[in-house]
Amino acid sequence: MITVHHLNNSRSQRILWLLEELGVAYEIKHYTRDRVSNLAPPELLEVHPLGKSPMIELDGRLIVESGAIVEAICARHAAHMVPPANSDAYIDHMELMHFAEGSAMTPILLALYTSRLGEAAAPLHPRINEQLDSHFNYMEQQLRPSGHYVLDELSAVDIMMSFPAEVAMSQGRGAKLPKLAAFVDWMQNRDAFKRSVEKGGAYRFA
Ligand SMILES: N[C@@H](CCC(=O)N[C@@H](CS)C(=O)NCC(=O)O)C(=O)O
Repeated sequence: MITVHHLNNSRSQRILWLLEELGVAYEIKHYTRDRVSNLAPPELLEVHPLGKSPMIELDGRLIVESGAIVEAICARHAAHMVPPANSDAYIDHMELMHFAEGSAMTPILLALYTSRLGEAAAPLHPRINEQLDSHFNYMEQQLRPSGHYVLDELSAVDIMMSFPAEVAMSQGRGAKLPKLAAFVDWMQNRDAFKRSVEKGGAYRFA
């Protein structure tokens, strides 16, 4: 049995989506963001010192970091969602799995935090906006003609890219990123994704 520690409006939505796609049994422990600060509640700190979501328990082992969680679930239940080790596609897989959290989220979070500083952050905005454009454009370019990343069917990287792709759409970038817009549209219309939102609770990016 898998337990997902799920924070509303967060990256853990993509873990619920993955589990729904695979039809794997799981339960959800729900956590709600603070209404003022938007931060996770202290209960998540009782699970792990970072207090972030997603986290899962897989056969009694706690796993943190979405990338590690997606890899662990695919290794157990969906080997076909990761290219064979030593293949060229596996290098693409590793690059984009790390890009989704390690690179794409950096300008997204800088934009979020500096938006709270008002005019004081104005000198930073040109560089942050240029980096947002660059990372979202790269996500657009990396989509294959099939509409997927790395493989021509749903893969682990599609799951990881779904969150920064949804952020791009929430910033109104769909017209300039048509392939990314189609990817998000395809995902959000999947029955599995809809079930993940029903079970996870209201999701501001869908
Ligand atoms: N790199 C981590 C990031 C986890 C993370 O920062 N999650 C956010 C939600 S999207 C969170 O828990 N934020 C609540 C807080 O920082 O209080 C991952 O991919 O799992």
